[in-house]
Amino acid sequence: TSKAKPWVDQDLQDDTEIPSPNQGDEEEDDPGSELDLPHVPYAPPRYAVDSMLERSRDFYTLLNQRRSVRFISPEPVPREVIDNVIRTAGTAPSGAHTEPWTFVVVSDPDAKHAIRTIVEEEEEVNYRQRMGDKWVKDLAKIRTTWVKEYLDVAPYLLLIFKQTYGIGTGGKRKTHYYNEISVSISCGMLLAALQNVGLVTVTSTPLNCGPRLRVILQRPTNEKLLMLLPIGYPSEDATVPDLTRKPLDDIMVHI
Ligand code: IYR
Repeated sequence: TSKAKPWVDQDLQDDTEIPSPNQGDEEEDDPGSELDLPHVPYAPPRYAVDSMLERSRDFYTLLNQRRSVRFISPEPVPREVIDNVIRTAGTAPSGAHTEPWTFVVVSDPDAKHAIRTIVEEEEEVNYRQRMGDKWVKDLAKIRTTWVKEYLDVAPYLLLIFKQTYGIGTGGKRKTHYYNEISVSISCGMLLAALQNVGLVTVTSTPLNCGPRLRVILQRPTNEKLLMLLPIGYPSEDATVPDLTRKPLDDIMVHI
């Protein structure tokens, strides 16, 4: 229940199975039209060992510099960069290749402000009531509050929805297997793609804001908000908590 796990957004708890109001049990799954999809040869680049070592170090060094940043500059970001970052996220693997994601890019100032109003309204209730004292205390070191200036300031807000099911040919419902983890993987790849171009974000999961945000963004009911990412350059006076990461020995077991 939501009492036991207040951090699980109620709107996200329903996953692949949503009963249809009209057709109910009688509804059939769309088998898809790719029964005889050909399989083709695949040969990705292969690197010499030296080159692998260097590339693995370089990629780690780059991603190890990623931080969640809550102070974002209003400086414009080229739209094509955002497009490419989302293309990258769209390369993620997904259950039965259903690609169960929708990336909503918001740059319109009025739309950003409407989002901010909803998020701050709900987050104030979260911090004051829903989260409880222990959770709020555990977050003290991060210094977050329900005031989210970055929602007005960031040049782009990216709202990532998981499609709990798809609509196949003839309006038949298509099962989106593992849709939540599929979209979560794509979010991870998106974070790496942002880091690769020197942009910052914070992985916010606005608790209980999903339905209202979905409505103002005019997304259909099969889509559930998974993540809200403000995207931009860090502001000049941006700060982050002085956190460290667990060393390899604490996160890896080699058998
Ligand atoms: N969603 C709230 C609270 C919050 C929760 C966790 I767990 C964090 O790591 C950070 C914040 C907010 O965005 O302020």
